[in-house]
Amino acid sequence: MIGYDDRTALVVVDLQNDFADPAGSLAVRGGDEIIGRVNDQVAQAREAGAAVFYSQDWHPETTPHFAKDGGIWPVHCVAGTWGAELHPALRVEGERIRKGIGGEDGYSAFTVRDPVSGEESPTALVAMLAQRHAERVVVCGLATDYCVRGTALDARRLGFETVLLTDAVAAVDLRPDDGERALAEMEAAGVTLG
Ligand code: VGL
Ligand code: ZN
Repeated sequence: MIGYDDRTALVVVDLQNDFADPAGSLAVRGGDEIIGRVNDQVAQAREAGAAVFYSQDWHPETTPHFAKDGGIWPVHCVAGTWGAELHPALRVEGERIRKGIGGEDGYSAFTVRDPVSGEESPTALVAMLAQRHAERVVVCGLATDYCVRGTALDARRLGFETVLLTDAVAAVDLRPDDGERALAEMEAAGVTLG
């Protein structure tokens, strides 16, 4: 049990059709199986007055993030498409943060990176958390080895007490054990595995 309060925010990372639906273009194995546990966390958070935020990978049709344009990923989460929508079974009771809108790269819900200059800039999430005087961030969603990892590491770097819900995440595992390695890296950075 997390013990949510009004200084805690739950961040649900990229629980979108392309990652969470088995028919999605970048389907994460077990991605749809975490939704029930994520919904339980959303319910607990809201009952305790904690804010819930939902990040969405939100790419243009052409971006160096995609393999066809020089990156590594199949086309996924293109703005306005079915694949970019939050999974229909997800309980949505908070604001959405869309990232990558201008073709930026980067995986965290807190920062995006210009693919040419490498320059990083913050998303709206930092200001939203500051406005609520949040001190603690609880992270779940997809995928453990990319956007969940980036989000949890950034939350620590920004000074939040950070908890990662290990039974409400799933990994891409491009290489076997990427998810396990990401968990170890997050823990070493001071993220509490809950
Ligand atoms: C993600 C790969 C590419 C993620 C986003 O949400 O973890 N992974 N884009
Ligand atoms: Zn992406």
